Amino acid sequence: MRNALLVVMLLLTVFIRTGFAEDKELKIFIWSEYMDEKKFSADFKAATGIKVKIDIYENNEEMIAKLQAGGINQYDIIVPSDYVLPALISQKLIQPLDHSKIPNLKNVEEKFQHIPYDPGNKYAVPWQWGSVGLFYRKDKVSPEAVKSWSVLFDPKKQGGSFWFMDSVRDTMSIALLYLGYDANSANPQELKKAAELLAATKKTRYCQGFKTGVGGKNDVTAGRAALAVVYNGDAMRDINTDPKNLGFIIPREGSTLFVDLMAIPAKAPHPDAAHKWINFILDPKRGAMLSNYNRYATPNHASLPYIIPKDLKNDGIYPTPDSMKRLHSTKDLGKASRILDEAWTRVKSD
Ligand code: N2P
Repeated sequence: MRNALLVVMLLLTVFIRTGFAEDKELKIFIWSEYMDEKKFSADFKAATGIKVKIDIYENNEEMIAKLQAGGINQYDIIVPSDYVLPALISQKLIQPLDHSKIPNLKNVEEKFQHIPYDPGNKYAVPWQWGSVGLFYRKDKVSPEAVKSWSVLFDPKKQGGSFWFMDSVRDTMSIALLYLGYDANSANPQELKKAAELLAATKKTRYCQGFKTGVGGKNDVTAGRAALAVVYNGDAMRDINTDPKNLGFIIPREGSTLFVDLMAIPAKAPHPDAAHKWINFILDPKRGAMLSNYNRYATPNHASLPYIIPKDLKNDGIYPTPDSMKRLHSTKDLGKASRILDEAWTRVKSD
């Protein structure tokens, strides 16, 4: 009799834990303008009963700083770029994923299952991939001028007001490439030269300074700036609304390529809901809905048949092998990133 009572109590405890204590909320920390927030929240709620809350950031550094300042136990999902994974893992800011809760992981394209800093998707699952380029107004700058980053860096070739992107690695890479160096250079002399170039350019007539990718994009679309360095998908969305006046190009010296990922902070309050979200996004049709909205490229192989065919042929979204040659994945620079951060701080405060 006593044993039977114990068993009942034990079962009750298990039930309370798994049955009643299910996650009812999911807090996502993500880049601005990266999904149809209203629709995706409503659809996820309808599918799981879980309410979605969203906070936004504009670059990786801002996101990491917030995690370090307590966000680690506030957010359930973050969307970091590939190159910051080593820092997130070594600082124990994210947790390993439970693959048994992500059956749709099989939909991820083979090459994105083996990304450099996380082979086997132990900590992160790809969200979208894309590039950085030049968004410009065809009514203000010539198609010839935008073929080189000199339209920003060379005062003699500048032809309209512009914004650099407020993202240390993306902007430093562009300056390094323009100078003929490796986009991932850790050479102090080269980094110094790139920083000097940016600081000098900042003082030229047409340079407005550094702005978030989305902020610069909005200024070009509204005609407040002639050019801005932006992320490709953001540009593509606005080009669709005004193809006559807006254009996007990867200048010939090249630029950066990124894979953004979904990861779960180490002390996420709702890890179960987070796994459900990752699996939800990896559904073939959901993945296509995501990319057809944000105009970034999908890493989900099973989504490809549902992607807008015109987008699949758009070199600005799915670059041809030739364009790919000009795009460089950002690498984790380890200790050398300190030199780079210092150089960047000087550029910004100069
Ligand atoms: C979307 C931002 C794209 C993120 N607005 C680039 N890593």
